[in-house]
Amino acid sequence: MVDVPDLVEQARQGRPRAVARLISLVEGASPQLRAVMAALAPLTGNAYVVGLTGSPGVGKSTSTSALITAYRKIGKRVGVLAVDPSSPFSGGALLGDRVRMSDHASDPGVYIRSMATRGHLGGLAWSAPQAIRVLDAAGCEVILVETVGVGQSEVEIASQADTSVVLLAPGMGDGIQAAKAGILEIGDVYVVNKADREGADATVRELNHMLGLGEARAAGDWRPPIVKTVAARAEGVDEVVEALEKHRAWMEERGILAERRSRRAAREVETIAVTALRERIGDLRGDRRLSALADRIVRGELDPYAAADELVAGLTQG
Ligand SMILES: Nc1nc2c(ncn2[C@@H]2O[C@H](COP(=O)(O)OP(=O)(O)OP(=O)(O)O)[C@@H](O)[C@H]2O)c(=O)[nH]1
Ligand SMILES: [Mg+2]
Repeated sequence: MVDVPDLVEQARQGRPRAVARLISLVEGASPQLRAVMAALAPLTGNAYVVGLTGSPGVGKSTSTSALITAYRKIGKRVGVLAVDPSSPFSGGALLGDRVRMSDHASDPGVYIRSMATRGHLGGLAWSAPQAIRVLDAAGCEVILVETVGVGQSEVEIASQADTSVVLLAPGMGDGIQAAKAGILEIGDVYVVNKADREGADATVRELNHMLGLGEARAAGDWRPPIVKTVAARAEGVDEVVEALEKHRAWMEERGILAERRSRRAAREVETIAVTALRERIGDLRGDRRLSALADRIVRGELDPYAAADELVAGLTQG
């Protein structure tokens, strides 16, 4: 058993080993998870969470690395979570990222961690926010969440951020692919990376068109900016930081940040509750309570809806 209060205290002091241990507990859905989350709760709420999403190879890790440098320059402590919803392994696809991030390996103001689903119940959509809490409690002021690939779970993870960055690169169909995957709807800031390549301006135009940025918006509406970058040379990255800060200020002024966070917390509770309920119902297969209800349905004494109500009520009473 882990000494949870001691571990959390060490993490609060920013000790990397304690942070790593806590994230492992979260990722592995440890029986001590509840104790960990309870101890972390009062230490959270200070980090700003930025999600980065986009097609494989678009330059998310390179951008993340450049963003770390930019935030370190202004003295912010940075946490990075690289999540791979499709991979059952931690490592593997992310190995290259680790190498790319190695510039920051010796910086005590930076904490980098990768996560994979490992196939456990609830998956990453559930464990990523808990890992974010660990980094938050450990004093990370900015947390960058890179999701590998484009799909529904990526969109889900990215939408857990305070500000979502969608990356694209010049080349045929990238924008269309992003649109299909639904990630075009979640961007607060768009980045066209690899602007050193031909076609960057065309991609910006295409994006402008697809986002309807040319259309009139109500005064005070957020108009997602499109920033061109060459992440590999850290060009345009300060502009990305600026856009992120602008979006944050815009949300804070209107109380939207608090709203977003509250909605996010509500979804999280919902996921945990549904997962718990599903676990209990799953355990019921072959249970007498369920077969008794089923028999009553067969005999015409009960309809399946009323039976389900009875079942859920019974489960939630313990
Ligand atoms: N020409 C050019 N290449 C870049 C730029 N940014 C990144 N790259 C290269 O693009 C490749 C992919 O970059 P990554 O940062 O690993 O991309 P990613 O989106 O994290 O990739 P996955 O994690 O596999 O989805 C690498 O070879 C980078 O060196 C850029 O601005 N210009
Ligand atoms: Mg990457």
